[in-house]
This record gives sequence, C-alpha cells and structure tokens, in this order.
Amino acid sequence: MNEMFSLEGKIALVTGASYGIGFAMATGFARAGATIVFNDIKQELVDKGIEAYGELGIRAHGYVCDVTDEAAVNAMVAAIEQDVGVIDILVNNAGIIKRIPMVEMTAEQFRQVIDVDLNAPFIVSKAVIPAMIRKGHGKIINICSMMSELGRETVSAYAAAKGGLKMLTRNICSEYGMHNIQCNGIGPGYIATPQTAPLREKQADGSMHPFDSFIRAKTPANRWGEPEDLIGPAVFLASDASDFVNGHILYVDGGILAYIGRQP
Ligand code: NAP
Ligand code: GCO
Repeated sequence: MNEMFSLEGKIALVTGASYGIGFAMATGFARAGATIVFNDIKQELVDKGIEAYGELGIRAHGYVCDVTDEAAVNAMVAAIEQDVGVIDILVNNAGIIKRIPMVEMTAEQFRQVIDVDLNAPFIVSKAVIPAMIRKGHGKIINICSMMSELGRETVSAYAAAKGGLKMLTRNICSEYGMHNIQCNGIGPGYIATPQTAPLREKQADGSMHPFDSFIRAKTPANRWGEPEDLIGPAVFLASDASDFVNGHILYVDGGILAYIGRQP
C-alpha cells in the first residue's frame, strides 16, 4: 500500500512555493520521496524558500520565474530538465487575489488576477505536457478554490479565474488523459496563510474579525484549515494511487460546500 502513495524517483514542480500552501504540499511530496522544484518571482523569496526547505532536511531546487511570463516559464522548464530532470508532477499553486468591489475594480486589476490565477496555469501546463507525453505519464494538480463553486462580494476576478481553472483542469484531462496524464484540482477551503491573513486580523478592540467568525460558522469543523491539511490530498493526486482519477476537483474544505452554516 505504501508503494501506491510513494513519489520516490519523481520530480515535482510546485509554483509559488516559497511559503504557504505550496510550501506545505511540497514538503509532503518530499516526505513521500519526490525531488522538489519550486519558483517564486523574487530571488530573495527563492533563497528564503531554499533555506526553509533545508531546515526540514529537504534539498529543494529554486528558480526565479514569474509564471505569467511565457518565455520565462519555458526557460525555467528547460533549465529544470537540464539541472534536475523531466517534471513528473506539476502543481499550479502560484496565485493572487484582489478584494475590490467589482464596479470599483479596474480592468487592469481584473486582468492581473486572471493572468496569475488562470493564464499562468495554462502557460506552465503547456510547457510541461510535451515531456510528460514523451515520458508516458504525468500528474498536473491545479489549486482551485471555494470560489471555483461559489461567489462572494469583492472577489469577482478571483472567482472568475478559479472557475475557469476548474474547467481548464477538466479540459487538460479530456485532451491528454490518453497519454496517461492525470489532471485534477484541489479546492482548499479557508486556509490560514498570508493570503487570508487580512480576513483573520484581530479588531482594534481585540475581538475576532467578523469574517473569521463567519467562516468558522460556515465550516462544520469550526476552524480554519492549515496548509498541512492539504498534504495528504496532494500526495494522493500526485501518486500512482490516483492513476484512474482524472478531471476531478477534490475539495479540502472541512465540509464548507456541504453545509448551510451554523445558526447564529
Ligand atoms: P500566498 O500565501 O499568497 O502565496 C502565494 C504564492 O504564489 C507566493 O509564494 C507568491 O509569491 C506566489 N506568486 C504570486 N504571483 C506569482 C507569479 N506571478 N509568479 C510566481 N509566483 C507567484 O497564497 P496561499 O494562500 O499559499 O495560496 C496558494 C494557492 O492556493 C493560490 O493559488 C490560492 O489562490 C489558493 N487558495 C488559497 C486558499 C487560502 O485560503 N489560503 C484557499 C483556496 C485556494 P510572492 O510572495 O513573490 O508574491
Ligand atoms: C476570500 C478568500 C478565499 C480563499 C479561498 C477559499 O477572500 O474569500 O481569500 O478566496 O482564498 O480561495 O477557497
């Protein structure tokens, strides 16, 4: 059974994985035997990431690359294949959010979110799929969201991107499943990372942020998720154990999507 979940001998690229959800998933991949490759936009963050992985005994390979820049992505993938080897597992994790009421959001701000959260997974997947086809197998995991299914105020661009990412996941499955490439999504619920820190900040009087209370009431587990909650699902979708799972979005949300919410 352990063999089925082993990533021994596999090379995993996790985008935007200097910290946060990507970092947690990558540490899980490493514990399952994979070689870890990650990127970030800034050399400073790549260096910090390498140090953080090193503190866990993981010798990660870090690259500076903006995932929205197709030429830079193609160059990074070529460098990875040269330095480390052909990518077996790709996690499109890098993402941003802008919380602005839609009518106040500029088209440029909307485009920036779509660029990172939807166009970039297309660009990076397109860069790695040909070698996966030649190799005869591949795993692509797109990090979706509750907003792949639900909307809420101020996150129009993010929801549009994550909804699109759900369908891009299904399309990669449809187009490349015949090459033994499985493309699935993980839809995290509300996870305690820098991205959601503004939603959890204590109020001036020390009380809980209203959104913090709201999400706890919407989550049967009555808590925020931790990045570590995503490790098991990510290892499953990266391993042989999921070879007949394709085009699926695995929601890791503590039950949010199943629950009407706790009565106030
Ligand atoms: P985070 O803490 O904000 O980390 C995002 C990472 O992506 C950072 O390392 C960031 O690097 C990197 N990144 C952003 N733009 C990039 C670009 N153009 N090129 C390369 N790297 C880039 O986010 P997180 O909470 O860990 O979320 C990770 C993923 O999970 C995102 O796709 C997010 O949408 C998704 N997600 C998060 C939650 C949640 O509750 N936290 C829930 C569902 C889904 P910089 O620091 O240099 O910007
Ligand atoms: C927000 C949050 C969410 C989470 C996540 C939920 O402002 O509502 O940032 O979008 O990041 O995507 O799954």
